[in-house]
Amino acid sequence: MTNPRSESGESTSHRYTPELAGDIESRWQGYWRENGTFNAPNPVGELADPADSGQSLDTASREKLFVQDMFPYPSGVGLHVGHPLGYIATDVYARFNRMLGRNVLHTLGYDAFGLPAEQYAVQTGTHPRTTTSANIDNMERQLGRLGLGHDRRRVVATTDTDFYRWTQWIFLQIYNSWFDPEAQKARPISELEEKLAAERPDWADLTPARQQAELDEHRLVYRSNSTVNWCPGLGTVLANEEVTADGRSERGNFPVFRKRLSQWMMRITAYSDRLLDDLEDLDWPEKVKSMQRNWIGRSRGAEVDFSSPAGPVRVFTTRPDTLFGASYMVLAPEHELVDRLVGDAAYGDDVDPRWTYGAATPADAVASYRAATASKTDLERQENKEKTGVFTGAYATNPVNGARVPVFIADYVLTGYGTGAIMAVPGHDERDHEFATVFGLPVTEVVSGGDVPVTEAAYTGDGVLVNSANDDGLDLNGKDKAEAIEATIAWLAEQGLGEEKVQYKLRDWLFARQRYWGEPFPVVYDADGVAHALPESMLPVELPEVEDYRPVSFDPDDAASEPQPPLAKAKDWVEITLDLGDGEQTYWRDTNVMPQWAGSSWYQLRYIDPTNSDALVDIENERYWTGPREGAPSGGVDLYVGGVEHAVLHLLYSRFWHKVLFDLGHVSSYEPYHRLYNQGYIQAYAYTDSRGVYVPADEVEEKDGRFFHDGEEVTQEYGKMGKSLKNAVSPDEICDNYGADTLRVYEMSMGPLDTSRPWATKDVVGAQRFLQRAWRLVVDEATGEAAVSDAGLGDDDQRALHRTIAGVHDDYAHLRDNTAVAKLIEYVNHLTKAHAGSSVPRAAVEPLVLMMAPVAPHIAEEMWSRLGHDGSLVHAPFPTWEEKWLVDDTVELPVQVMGKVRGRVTVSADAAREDIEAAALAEPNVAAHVEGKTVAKIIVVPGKMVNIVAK
Ligand code: ANZ
Repeated sequence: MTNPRSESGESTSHRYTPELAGDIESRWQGYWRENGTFNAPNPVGELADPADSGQSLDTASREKLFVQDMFPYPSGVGLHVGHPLGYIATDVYARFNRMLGRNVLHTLGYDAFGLPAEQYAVQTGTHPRTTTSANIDNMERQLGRLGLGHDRRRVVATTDTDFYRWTQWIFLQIYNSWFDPEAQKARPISELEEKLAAERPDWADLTPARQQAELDEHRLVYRSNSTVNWCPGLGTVLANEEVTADGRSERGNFPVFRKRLSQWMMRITAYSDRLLDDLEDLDWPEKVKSMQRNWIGRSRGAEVDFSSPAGPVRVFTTRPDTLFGASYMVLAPEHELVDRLVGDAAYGDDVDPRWTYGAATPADAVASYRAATASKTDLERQENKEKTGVFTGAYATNPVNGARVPVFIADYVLTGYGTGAIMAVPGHDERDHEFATVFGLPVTEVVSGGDVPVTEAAYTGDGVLVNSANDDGLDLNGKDKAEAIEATIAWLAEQGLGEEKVQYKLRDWLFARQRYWGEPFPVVYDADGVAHALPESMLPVELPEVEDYRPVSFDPDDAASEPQPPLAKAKDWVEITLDLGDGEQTYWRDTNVMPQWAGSSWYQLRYIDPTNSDALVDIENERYWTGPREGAPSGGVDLYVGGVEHAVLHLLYSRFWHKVLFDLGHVSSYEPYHRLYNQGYIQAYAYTDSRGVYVPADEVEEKDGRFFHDGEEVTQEYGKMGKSLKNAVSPDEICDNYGADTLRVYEMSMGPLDTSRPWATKDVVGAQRFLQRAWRLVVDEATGEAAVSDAGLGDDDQRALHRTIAGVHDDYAHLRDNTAVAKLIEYVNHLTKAHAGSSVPRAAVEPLVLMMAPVAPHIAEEMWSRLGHDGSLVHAPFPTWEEKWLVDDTVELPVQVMGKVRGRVTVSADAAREDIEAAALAEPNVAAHVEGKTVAKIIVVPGKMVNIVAK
């Protein structure tokens, strides 16, 4: 009798080889595409037709699930095997959930505007549209080979006119809104106009232009002449979030300078409290929540006025309790009062030479100091280094004790935070202490409790207040910090010298880039330079074709350069005649474009309703897919998977936009993403030769723990995968050599999804062998026909099967694909061994095929069809298990009668007490010893023993 699963030569023409895998994979991918297998029906609109996918939307009985990946930039270099890790994991999850009967929305779009695409286009000298669409095609091809089950009808690119029309529409919604602080929500600007008209007696007397200007000040989008991050090397301004800790551009690594420019800003700060408080409702990693909390940076404290020759100087402090210890003041070098404080006089003879910056007059000192610090970023200014500063020549008065305190400027005080001025308390603040040490300023203790005198080190801990009383009714001595803060604030308020204040680190969002490859603003300017938002009917404002789309960039170190948007060169486009209600007039378009973050701030809503031409999303569809529900009061996407690097950029911007859309009634959810999951990274070894030059990692050989390339020993390092490190492995290569299912199984089995793991091409074969073994269980390699028996399952098979089902189900449900694969491998090994030399029962392999389907979908489809099933298994029910097979085998218990072992019984591990007692009494030898006696008590020690007390 021949073994149907023989591995011997001639009878194996139907072996699961890479060629066969490739053939199976392209066939099934074609089938899925033709049949719209992954099309998920909507409740209403164009995508509501069940005929599309053969799947009906039975809202009453069918649960929905929206699974989303952070969508990619279509970059020019193509993918390496690290990129699809998250996409495969979400695909497994989505496929598993389809098999549980859920209506699953899963698709993938492209974040195709922005600097990377444009930089690449500039480098290669082609139009960004051309390169972007070629890059998208290449990525679609690469991702398509992986068999990701995406609803193709919902694929969008942020560069599609149909898409960015709605990005512009959202901009208009935000522009035409104001934030009502009482209601804590955005409202249409027309309602503010009504409110002002009703409440302000002078409103009607204002000119329309004046009224407009006042309304403009309240819009959620506004123009501000503020200090921004100007990057001459990129030729654009950047958001704070796009500047690295060492003051360079995240893209391109160019120096970034602070510069005052008139720019579009989004009033994200209005939402600070809601952005903070609503984090509580989200199922996000604690780490990401805390990064957002720190970025928003809410601190409670007080604003306090110090009097000065130039009028009151207002400071922000989180420690009003330490006011009696304020021995000097510091203003940011850019503070508007500095020039008035400085005056024309020279430094007096009594001024400490350390205070003068080597200048004769405060005016000179301030000018040189400003020049020296102008090019520093906020982060550089906050670095831990020797404190610098300049005395302004002026003194202010401490409001609680009348002390005359010198006023300095120093770069450690930032212009954009608080009031840009501080009271310095060197006894209890480390930075102030350092400064006081350098400048020889007095240090007073006002909080007791330090181990060393405050003259030696600032004491920043809690303690009881000392040296803190005045004759005007403020006595903090003996109070603790919290009491002292309250008392000081109450006293300041009573005296009109200050008030409680909540301060945020979050800044408004700089929302304009001087680049070409982005969404144009739906805004025009009239001859007086007044901005007018275009009406909805004029959308989209299409990006014009220009000859020269290159940004005007400058010498990266030229801080004095001025932005020159490339769109300004499209003269025919810029100048336009329109009727905006006052008859035809000439207007000029805004020549900035939106930042890359615009499209990604709302794309999940377009996935829901990609073809809707009346609304960005029909709220009925939105409510179905992302509306509030049990356990998720905020609503939002069920599962969003991506890298932790987006913790504060994308995820803060999209939360903000979503909240505005919620306030204005366009969506039913108040958060975009209910559950967030950060996947780890696939990393790789890289090798450098003796010159430190990278050598191709796939040509390196290992001998006894040392590494050689071309006979020369090389050094191994571990980290990122990338072209420049010569260690990138492309998914195409793995698909060619092993098949996509092998790649999927390998990536999912490398370790827990949220950790980083090293790629090892040599280990990929392990995943392939597993698939080959599974294939042999089902298919006769000589004939290609299914070779299974109709025999029933024995207890061993039953136990193995049901445990595998229960375990794999739980693993898939919790994104533990690595342990799911391990259990599948174990089950395949069990069947291979238990049925060596004969066919495996159909009842044992059919559930295996179904369980394999989420992670290895193509081979599973093929085995399913060879087993005689019609169509696809994508919507076949996931196997279920019976609890009785999960109980741990049986245990053997010694049975004592009056302390002596008289026999042993075998019972199931979770047997009930009565059953164990009955089994013990029935054991023949035990029965003999108990006979004629009265059983007083039976003691059962579960899993251990039974003791019978009988007299
Ligand atoms: C006096 C004081 C005493 C302070 C003390 C701290 C400790 P957070 O928590 O980050 O909000 N500060 C205020 N505005 C600043 C600015 N523009 N640039 C640099 N520093 C500034 O920090 C608030 C504290 O940072 C404020 O409280 C102020 O120093 C300083 F024992 O005031 B404090």
